[in-house]
Amino acid sequence: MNQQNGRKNHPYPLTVSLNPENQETPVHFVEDWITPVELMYKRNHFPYPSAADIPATLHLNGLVDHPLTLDYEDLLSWPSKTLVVPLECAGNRRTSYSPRVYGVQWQKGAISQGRWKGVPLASLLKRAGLKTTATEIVFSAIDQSPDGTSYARSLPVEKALHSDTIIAYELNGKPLPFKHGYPFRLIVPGWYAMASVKWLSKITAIDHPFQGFFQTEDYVYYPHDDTDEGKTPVTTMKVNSIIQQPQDYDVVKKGINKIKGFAWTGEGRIVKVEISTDNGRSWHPATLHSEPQHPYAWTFWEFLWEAKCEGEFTIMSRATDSEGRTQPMEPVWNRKGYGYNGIFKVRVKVE
Ligand SMILES: Nc1nc2c(c(=O)[nH]1)N[C@H]1C(S)=C(S)[C@@H](COP(=O)(O)O)O[C@H]1N2
Ligand SMILES: [Mo]
Repeated sequence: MNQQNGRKNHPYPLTVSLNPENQETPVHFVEDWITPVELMYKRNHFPYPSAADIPATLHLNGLVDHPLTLDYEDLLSWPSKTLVVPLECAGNRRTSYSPRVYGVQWQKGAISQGRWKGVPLASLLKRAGLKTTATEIVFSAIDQSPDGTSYARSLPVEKALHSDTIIAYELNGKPLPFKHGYPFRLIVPGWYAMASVKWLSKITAIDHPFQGFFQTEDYVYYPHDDTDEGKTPVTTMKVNSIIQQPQDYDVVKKGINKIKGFAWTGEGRIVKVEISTDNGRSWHPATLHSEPQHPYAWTFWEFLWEAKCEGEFTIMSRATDSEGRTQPMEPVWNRKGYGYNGIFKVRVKVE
């Protein structure tokens, strides 16, 4: 990554749609704990807000004793916390579902990992005097559709008060970039990234279930095509992994080949990644590299494979987390195509 400039084939994000701008991280190039900002995936429901609309202040109101209004400088004066957190779009790997589903056609790159610095939301809620009757906290942003629907999501009070749920104002050591939510962005470790609201302008404590579109219609698992029966909200990230090397349809040499990638989960940590090179008949543990000081960060893994004969092979990776969750061969289909975490596969030819 460091020699990126000056290289002929330097990585760049893959554009999935232009307006709103949706781009994938070139995940096979990600070798660091921190994804450089220029390679981070971007997911927007609406056109970017105009500069004039960028919120100058953040309001905290609703079921609190003392509503707060803070500007960027104010926030900098609060005790902060820095966390390495992956953001994964709930629609990541959606193109792997069969039958195919509507929505942004994400392949494997709607994930990136940043070093986020900000103020625990719990500190703000404490200062404001959150009332005990509050059950949810609503986060409203300024970006909106032409008909005036703006992006808003809620969290249950317990998750809002988690000490690692932060109002971020820096990413990778610099002020939050505009496209990632400047000046204020919620970061909710462990949850799919729809929860991490960008361009935050208002935080409101309420005592009933929030009914916004992105809460009750979108970001819901619908198990059936034709009815809404059995629907459940999208919340924590499922255990997942990708193979970065080799890539699909690569030609590799007979002998020892390094297989590598990373694995992540929204609950607990990654405890095992297994590799199969014989279509899932036998599985072998990969070596894991995690950073204990960054409990939310993904785990890099690698495995040395001795390719003994020529031919075509399918390589698979399967991660397991400390909650005992393992990637399935085929995840349960859902109408909007969220949470795809099937065992990752690449096909290679050995020559
Ligand atoms: N205000 C606002 N916040 C938002 C969104 C949005 O469209 N508007 N998209 C959400 C979704 S679905 C994802 S996956 C992440 C993407 O964050 P990124 O663009 O910084 O990678 O932001 C979340 N926060
Ligand atoms: Mo998303």
